[in-house]
Amino acid sequence: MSTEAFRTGTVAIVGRPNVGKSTLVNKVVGAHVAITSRKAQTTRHRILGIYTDDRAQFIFVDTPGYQTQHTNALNRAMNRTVTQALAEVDVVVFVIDAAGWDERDAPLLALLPEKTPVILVLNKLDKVRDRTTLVTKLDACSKLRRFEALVPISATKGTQVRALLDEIRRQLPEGAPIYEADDITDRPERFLAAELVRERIFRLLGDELPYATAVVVEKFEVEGRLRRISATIYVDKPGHKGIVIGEKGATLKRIGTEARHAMEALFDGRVHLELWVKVKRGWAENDIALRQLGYG
Ligand SMILES: Nc1nc2c(ncn2[C@@H]2O[C@H](COP(=O)(O)OP(=O)(O)OP(=O)(O)O)[C@@H](O)[C@H]2O)c(=O)[nH]1
Ligand SMILES: [Mg+2]
Repeated sequence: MSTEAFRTGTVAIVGRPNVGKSTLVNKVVGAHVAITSRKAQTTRHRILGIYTDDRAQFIFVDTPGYQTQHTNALNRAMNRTVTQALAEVDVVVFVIDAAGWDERDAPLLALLPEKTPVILVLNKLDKVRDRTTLVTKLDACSKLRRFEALVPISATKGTQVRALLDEIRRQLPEGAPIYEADDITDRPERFLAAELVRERIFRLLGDELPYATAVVVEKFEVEGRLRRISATIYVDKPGHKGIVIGEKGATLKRIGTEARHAMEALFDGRVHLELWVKVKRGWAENDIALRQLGYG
């Protein structure tokens, strides 16, 4: 038994799109609570990933990738989510790519709060061929501002994730746990179901379409271990509808089958899933539509 006091705190995971923030949260939590894809800007909401061990409760706040290039109303709402998270947490984990500091990381660096401890993570270490270059990269980063620690990791492989948790724990305030020891997220299954459908769209469909798509769960009924879920995929243009449905409905069927498997794994029970596709023009630029779809 450790004589050290128990620690509990919130940890914002921030960084530009696609650096692996959600992958890191899932790795720590040990479940697929945050959706991930090769495409930038996969995450749209603030999602908690909770991990408790015998010494601490880590409440991770996964955030959308911070970006300044595309600015529609949805992007602005996503960036607001990041600045709000930065203002209210005990620790910040700033994730960059292990390839090294990039100018695209700079806008976020400027937003990091003065008084909150910040840990710099260099993720995707597995992609770095020559690790001797890391020393120079870490050294360059350490000059950017004060970091409590600089930790190279691989979120997919789990390399150094323990070491990162140790560094984070040191920065957490003492306190009793807020969530149950086996809680892994604050989001209800209904939200997670919509996200898993959106993940399939990000992974299966083109370069443009995922950004013009939103998913809303209309029905979520639990009968013993069976969940009956019905969801609508909103697209921006009539032409998009045909793409999501695919020839003879093949694409929609694949989205449904894969999303259902992911839900069954996460919820540990059978899922009956029904999907619909509807057009809602200009939703990503329309504040009322955004709110109806659960953003902002
Ligand atoms: N090789 C490698 N790939 C990784 C690692 N971590 C994440 N990835 C990949 O990087 C891509 C982006 O991962 P995400 O976790 O979705 O990134 P994110 O930072 O949450 O992205 P946004 O939500 O869009 O801001 C996915 O294809 C991941 O599989 C890693 O440690 N090594
Ligand atoms: Mg993400």
